[in-house]
Amino acid sequence: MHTFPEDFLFGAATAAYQVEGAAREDGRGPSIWDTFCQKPGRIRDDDTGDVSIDQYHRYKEDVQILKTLGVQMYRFSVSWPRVLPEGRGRVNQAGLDYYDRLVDELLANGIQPWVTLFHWDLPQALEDAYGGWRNPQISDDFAAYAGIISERLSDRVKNFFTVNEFACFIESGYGNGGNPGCFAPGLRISKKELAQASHNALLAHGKAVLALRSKARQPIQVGLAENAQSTCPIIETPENIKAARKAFGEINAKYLTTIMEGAYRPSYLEKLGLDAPHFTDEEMKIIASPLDFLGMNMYFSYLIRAADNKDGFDTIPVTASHPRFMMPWLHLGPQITYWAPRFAREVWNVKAFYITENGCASEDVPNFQGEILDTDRIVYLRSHFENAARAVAEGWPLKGYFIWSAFDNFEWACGYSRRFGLVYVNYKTQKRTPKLSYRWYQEVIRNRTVV
Ligand code: GBH
Repeated sequence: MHTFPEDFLFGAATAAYQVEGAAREDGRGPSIWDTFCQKPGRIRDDDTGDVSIDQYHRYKEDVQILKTLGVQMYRFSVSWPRVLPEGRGRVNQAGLDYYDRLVDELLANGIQPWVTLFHWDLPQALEDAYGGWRNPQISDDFAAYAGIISERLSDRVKNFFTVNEFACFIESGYGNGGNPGCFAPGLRISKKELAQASHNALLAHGKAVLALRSKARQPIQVGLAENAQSTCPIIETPENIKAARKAFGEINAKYLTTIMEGAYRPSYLEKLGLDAPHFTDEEMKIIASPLDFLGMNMYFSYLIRAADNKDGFDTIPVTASHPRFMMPWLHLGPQITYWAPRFAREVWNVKAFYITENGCASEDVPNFQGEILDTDRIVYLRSHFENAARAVAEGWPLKGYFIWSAFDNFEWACGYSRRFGLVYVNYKTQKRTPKLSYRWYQEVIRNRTVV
């Protein structure tokens, strides 16, 4: 029934600031997340990523855990300030050496490295020098960094993501300051400045696509990992499907749609009015640089029904009693794993689609034998995999899946209070213990079927 073909790839994901630790070692410069975590009250329990799960030192053990799990891909991110402590200019060889070691260790164990260039840990030096993403200069600095990584790793790494989730480092970082759960650098700039920052980030993505390719030592595949809003027909009728397809393009107008279509949608620009960003045709061309694949992080759904209004659709809010997974936004809506690859193909003719993150936070309390029997995570994952299998069976372009996350880790504003891993980490001893969901995923991969 729910099977996966031989060429479907199973993976797991993490991000540098969330797992590496070693925040002040071997010449790494500070990132805006280091600075942010030092400010009292910003992160739950004032946790920081200083040590986290110490993957910087424990990567060999972690690669063995991944190998035993059976994944074919490991998605990790490079820490920009580990490679360029000032964000630009001087390269820190010791930082690059770490990623060499990690890549070599993965390959020696039969796991493909999939590298994200930016998962939110902007060098503090660039925030100080010119306001980080608020300044158009960022796009050139990001492209230079992308070139350095490509030159160094692309002899062995074939797959790259430019950025992870625009909205999280633009809107949640610069637009949400003062709210609980806001992200680094924790500012609240004007709507106009925010729209320009988004544009700078889109341009940085486009320039990085070009830089990755131009410095590559072999043909590489380039994409991004975007938390585009996944829309889903509330009831699978032709009218609702049509409405959800339309909503998919419209709701994501700001970032993904712009990249895929090479233009801001008129509806988006109209909504912004005088706050619309300044841009040129040349920039839009760079932003729309063709991608080899589309990656989407997906956790929950936008439930859509057809409506007789000017948009042609309504978004239905979930009820207060809708099942959730320990994050206020993380409600159950597994059908997106089917609809997102389908809509990506139908709307933008995407040929290769990857689920770059999917997973949930669970209570994860070890029982008295030390086991973590995370039944709810298995329910969550199983329901997503059933839908993934449906997408593949119907021929939509879903090529692979990365679970978020391989290991418990630093969950941003929630610190260590929320666990997303298949592997439990005791933060005092650094002991790793596979949860029941790890065993479950292992069986799925081994059998290429939902178990
Ligand atoms: C991912 O982002 C991240 O890439 C990853 O680093 C992180 O650990 C993981 O999720 C788990 O959180 O309050 O309705 O405005 C997805 C996280 C999802 C961030 C929803 C902000 C806010 C939705 N995002 N979101 S809402």
